Amino acid sequence: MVKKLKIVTILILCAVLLFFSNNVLAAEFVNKCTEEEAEVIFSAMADKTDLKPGDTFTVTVSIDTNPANGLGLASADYRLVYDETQLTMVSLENGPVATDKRWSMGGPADELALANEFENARQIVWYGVNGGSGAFEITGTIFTATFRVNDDFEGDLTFYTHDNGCSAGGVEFDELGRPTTAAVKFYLKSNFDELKVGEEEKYTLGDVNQDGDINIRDVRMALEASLGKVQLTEEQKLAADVNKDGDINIRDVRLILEYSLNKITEF
Ligand SMILES: [Ca+2]
Ligand SMILES: [Ca+2]
Repeated sequence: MVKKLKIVTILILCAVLLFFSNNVLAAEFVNKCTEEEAEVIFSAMADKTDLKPGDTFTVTVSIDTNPANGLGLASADYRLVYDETQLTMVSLENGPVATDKRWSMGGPADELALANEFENARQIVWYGVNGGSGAFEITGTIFTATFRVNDDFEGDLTFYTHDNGCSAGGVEFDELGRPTTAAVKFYLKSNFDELKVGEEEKYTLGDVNQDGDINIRDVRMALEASLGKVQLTEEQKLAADVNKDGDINIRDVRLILEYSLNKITEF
């Protein structure tokens, strides 16, 4: 009976361990030190943050700074979680860090992620290890991933590196002079919290009557609107307010006139 209980307990423990090791919950990465205190700096930067449905953008993930002791990194990993209901991955390219043959490397690979807050989560997983002996300074791009914003998506993009999905190990020597993996303070720089997908613009600045051309008709329409003689639709108002100060007045009329006379080429 006691033996049976022990086996059951061990089985339950195994099940719990398995559950937690597989079921990685997506969460925003929280830096545990400041950039100034960091010995290792990672960056994960999107090349654009103001996006429209259908736009593509590229995220570059890199190791920017190694520990100051000059012994390099013994290990590093980075995991990026995205939501397939928001984005489709177009390409995933290895950078020089990921192709460096001196490291034993995993990925980068695009995999399903069991993250419960996304409808359809995927993750790009990358890790590199070299143990400690033979560690070396390594900086540069790990990978670049290009994404396309889904046509039906609008709002804030959720793009996560979860807490245990970014780490770095340094090197130090024990009392016998053997290299061992040491904890290092690392910092992740990212502009992911600025990623936004706005509505597709359905107007062209200056083309008040929305006929595809900017000419004297638009000047007249903006003038009449500024005098309250004509009511514009919301999109026409946005098109007429060429200096984007929230008001349609003589300044906008003049700018549209100058544009229509080719005296200016943009608003
Ligand atoms: Ca027009
Ligand atoms: Ca204006």
